[in-house]
Amino acid sequence: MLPHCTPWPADVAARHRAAGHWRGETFGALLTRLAAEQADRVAVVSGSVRRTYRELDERASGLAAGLAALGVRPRDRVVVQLPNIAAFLETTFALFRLGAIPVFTLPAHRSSEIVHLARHSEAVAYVVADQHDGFDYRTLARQVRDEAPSVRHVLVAGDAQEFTALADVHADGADFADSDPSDVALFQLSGGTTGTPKMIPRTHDDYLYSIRASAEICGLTPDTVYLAALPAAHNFPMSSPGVFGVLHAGGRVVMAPRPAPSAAFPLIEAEGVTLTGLVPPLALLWMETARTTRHDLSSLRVLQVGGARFADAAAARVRDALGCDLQQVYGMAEGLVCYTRAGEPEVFHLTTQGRPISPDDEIRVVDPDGSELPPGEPGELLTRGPYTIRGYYRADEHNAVAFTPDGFYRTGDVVRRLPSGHLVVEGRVKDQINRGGEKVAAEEVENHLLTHPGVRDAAVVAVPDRFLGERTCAVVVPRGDPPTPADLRAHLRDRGLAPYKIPDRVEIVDEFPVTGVGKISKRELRRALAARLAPTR
Ligand code: J2J
Repeated sequence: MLPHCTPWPADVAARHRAAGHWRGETFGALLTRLAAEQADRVAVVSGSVRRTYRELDERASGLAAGLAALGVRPRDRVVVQLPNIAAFLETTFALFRLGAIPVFTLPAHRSSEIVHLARHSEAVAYVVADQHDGFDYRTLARQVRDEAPSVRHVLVAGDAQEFTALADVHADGADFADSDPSDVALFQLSGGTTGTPKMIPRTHDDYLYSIRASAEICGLTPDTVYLAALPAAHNFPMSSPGVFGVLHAGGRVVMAPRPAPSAAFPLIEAEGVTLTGLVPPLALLWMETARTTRHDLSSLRVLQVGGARFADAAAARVRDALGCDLQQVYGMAEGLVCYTRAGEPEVFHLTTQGRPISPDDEIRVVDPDGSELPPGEPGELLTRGPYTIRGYYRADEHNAVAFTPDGFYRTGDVVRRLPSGHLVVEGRVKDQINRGGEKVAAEEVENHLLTHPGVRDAAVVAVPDRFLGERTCAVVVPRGDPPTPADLRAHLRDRGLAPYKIPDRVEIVDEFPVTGVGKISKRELRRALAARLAPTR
């Protein structure tokens, strides 16, 4: 396995192979197989671009050869920051074919995240689109090139300016050795609880298992038409079953440039979309908009909702509002994914977040001391299994707290487990804000705030929000004259923090409530804020 990753113990790996979970297939080989089996079927639609499986395969091979000619080698890391366009899949499969390792980042990330990830992974290249959603990624690329010296190539989908156009990176006829299926195929990003985003190494074996099993659970076939509405780089739309699951089944992926109904609804109608996945605030927006839309959404059979807790009352309205089934999905880029399944009594779909993919997913629900709780009691979820990582990349210190000594991942989620095995997500013990599915690590934002000269101390906490579920509030103890919220937001933007991490609210206080041992009591802070703030909209 790539250095600085934590492999599964050999006996455990042998068990996952014997059980048929890990099959020794790679993503590169998968595309070769699909191109043979599904040659002339459309794999991906993006705007006016339609690519068959054979075309996707040919483009991936040509691009892989071109990347090799530039000097990109197997196991080199490449930071990929692409929106939902055909080039996302072409680049990703080109890297797989070459054996290079994509580091997936979200279109919303900015220099703070990208420079860190490029340096931490010692990435040799950075792939972006020229522009998306009003942002020019070439500007960001200049900063990344200057601040992350390992990055030798910036490749741009579209107008490359001084960089290399992705369209020009093509060569003929290279033959690539297949990668080791037990090695790292890609890096996902953790929602995080620490000062810097953590990288999640996923192997061909483990990720393909979760994708194959997800495709099966969701009943995907070559007739499935999946709308990638959320950014395809995120673990949910990538793998649960997402774009890879749909390709694995020989179906069609339709790339939505944005998840808003104005972009998504016409695509559902035009392409006959049968399946899509959303975070709760978007599901609410879609339900609202569907009441008056002139678009025909009748092809949609299943709406998946995940990434944050979907309120039971909203879940109960999906069928009436959108005329399709609801599937709840509770997952994490570190591994474990749970689904409600077709055929289960409706109450599970409406009130639970599903049950794990695999019979070999191990689930423990524990109290703060780590002792297992009686069935049905809420507690922190710990998990271990055939597609849940054993460690983050190059993060020994954090790994010592994020995993138990016997290899369980501490999810930081508080769940209740029903006798049926279904989980209900009740809350969280990790220091993270879940802003409508977008995860914000409190410590990361606090560290940035502390660099402002007018900030003596800072704590970032969640405040309830009717639409997003939670929003972020930065509570600041000033040094001298209190900075204004606009000052602080500008400061964080200047530091290159992703826009979704910029606090929605700023509150100035004289001091923080502290716990018995003198630490900031975030629980007390949240309570005081809830009492003080009218609910935000
Ligand atoms: C409550 N909290 C949820 C849910 C995730 C599928 C679906 C989602 C993700 C994802 C994913 C939740 N109800 N239904 O990777 O493959 C919160 C939990 C969890 C964290 C993981 C997938 N679904 N969550 O959201 O890595 O707190 O993955 O630990 O972004 O999201 O976040 P992330």
